[in-house]
Amino acid sequence: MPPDDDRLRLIDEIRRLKRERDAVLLAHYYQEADIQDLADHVGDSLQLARQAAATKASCIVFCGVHFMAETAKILNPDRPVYLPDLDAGCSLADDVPPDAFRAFVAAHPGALVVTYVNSTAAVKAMSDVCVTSSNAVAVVRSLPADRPVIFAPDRYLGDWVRRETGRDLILWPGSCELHEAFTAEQVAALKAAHPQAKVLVHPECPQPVRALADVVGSTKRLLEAVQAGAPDAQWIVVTEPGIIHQMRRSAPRATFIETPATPRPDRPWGGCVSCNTCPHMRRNTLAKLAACLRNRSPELRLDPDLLVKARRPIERMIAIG
Ligand code: CIZ
Repeated sequence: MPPDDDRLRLIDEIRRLKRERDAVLLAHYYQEADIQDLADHVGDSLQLARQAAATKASCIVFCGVHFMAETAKILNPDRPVYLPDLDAGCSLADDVPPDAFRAFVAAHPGALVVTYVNSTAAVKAMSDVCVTSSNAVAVVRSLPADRPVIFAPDRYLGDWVRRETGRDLILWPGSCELHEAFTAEQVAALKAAHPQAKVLVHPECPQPVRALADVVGSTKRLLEAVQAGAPDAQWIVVTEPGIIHQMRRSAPRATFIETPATPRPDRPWGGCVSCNTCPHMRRNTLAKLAACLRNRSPELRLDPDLLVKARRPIERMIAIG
């Protein structure tokens, strides 16, 4: 966080440049609080994709990760889309090399391909429909019962969808390095320390963690649970704590307890603010956002062929759920 004077100067500059550039600023729930407060729309990837599809602004500045900005670009091929740090990636998207995925799909002839939106445009282009954690269950329920279904790349989300829908999904073995790092032991210890608290868990977490939840769902769903809860409720939050900013705004008297995460030894992440923040999402900062608006850079560019091929599964995703 920059010192206070710098922070206020950056906030003023971002507000001014946003107007001058006629930019719409889209921010994911996992961004730092100042960026969420500056955004025109804050949401999960489905809500932000819908905003990107509807915008009339001259350009889009996306404070999220690369695959989300790609989705915005696919929906707006003629509009510049900027991402303050082009290296803001995603371990899930990295877990699906397109060539390996092509071979996997070919090995399951006749299967419908359902891809979590946390994937590259190349993988989306091989898919029948994209989903987010908000609508994955609804999308899978809508598929013909007589077709096998591949679900990629998150095996934990896939396992949750399988349990919710009763569909036998063919899972790609990917995972989110952050959500996989929450453990049942950590959550059980927090429950013991805060027996009145309700547990909110993201479906990208492993099943033993989900088994301890009062509510399992996307960030949007978890936020809705807080909005529907008692004003002075206690919540144990088992996802990226950026969402707590919106939870606090909705329920200022409630108590929110963050869950620590334990990175796997083979997947240590560097540069994260703390061990439960997403190191990729948090690459976007106020200083990078101001520079991005000032310089109209970095701009996200995509292969024109991929732009066309990845559009249909994304449009289907937006239409369902
Ligand atoms: O789909 C998203 O936006 C992510 C990454 C999490 C969620 O549940 O909102």
